Amino acid sequence: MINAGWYTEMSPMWPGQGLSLKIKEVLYRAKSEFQDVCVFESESMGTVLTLDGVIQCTDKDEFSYQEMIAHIPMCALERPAKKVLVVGGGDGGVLRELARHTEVEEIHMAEIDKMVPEVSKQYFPEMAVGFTDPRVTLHICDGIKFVEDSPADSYDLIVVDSSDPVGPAEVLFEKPFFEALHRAVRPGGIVCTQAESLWLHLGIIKALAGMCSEVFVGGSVSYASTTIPTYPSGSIGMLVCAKARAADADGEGPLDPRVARQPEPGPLPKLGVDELKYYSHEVHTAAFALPVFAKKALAGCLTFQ
Ligand code: SPD
Repeated sequence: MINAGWYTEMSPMWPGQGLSLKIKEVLYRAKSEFQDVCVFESESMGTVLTLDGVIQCTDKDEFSYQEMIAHIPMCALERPAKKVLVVGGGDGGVLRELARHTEVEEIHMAEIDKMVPEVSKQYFPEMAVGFTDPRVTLHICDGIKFVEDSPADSYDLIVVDSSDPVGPAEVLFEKPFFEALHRAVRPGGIVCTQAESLWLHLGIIKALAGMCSEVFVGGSVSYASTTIPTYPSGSIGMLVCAKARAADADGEGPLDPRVARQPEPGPLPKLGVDELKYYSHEVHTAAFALPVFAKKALAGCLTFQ
């Protein structure tokens, strides 16, 4: 909601509260085929992108989410990822982070709303730089159909960088989509999906983790979180789901994503992208530590916690 020079983020997903930012200038506002897309310059957080009135990223803190949802699963893999898919994430920030991994050969993005990458290229050049990496292919399409049509076992990693489960992204939190993701990722590969806040959404996280455990049989399901001042409650998490390894590969048990196995990624000099600002191997492991109330509530839903 925009009122008297202030933006306030209101949603039934966080009833009775709403972060407010003072607006310097509204730079862009339009209705796409799917949602309301707005970009404004704020007094305190730089340029802000909202979709259907909900903050997706701001200049000042976007890195804490984009780095964590990309590097936690990438670094947890037992061998470096070569082929990666991002569902959603049309601002390009997650692409920028994945591109830091030099052994990646192909990065596909399935984004439903073409207005989001267009707007990001115009107003968020530091995030949209991800689109200029030659390994990236952008597919403007229904992400669910794209995953369903992908050959089985074809990706090392799939990142689902969705908005909240109201509106166009709701289907990205449902079981048929997770079954399709499970099919499309290779044995021992990872699906990492935006999984909301421990402070506000324990019920959603519990249901999502329970459903993922039914789908990723023989694999593992874990929750990691990051801090981010402009998301509701200042925190957001991700479910890290590892697909069981091929039966003949080993008898070691499921992949434990709390262990960082790949090197910390560095800058991308060719794209003018600096060093990491949030992720490190130390932060990686710490992100999986749950506060006591969450550990109790999620007991039995997660493989590693
Ligand atoms: N409550 C907002 C959650 C938004 C998560 N997706 C953000 C997209 C950034 N690439």
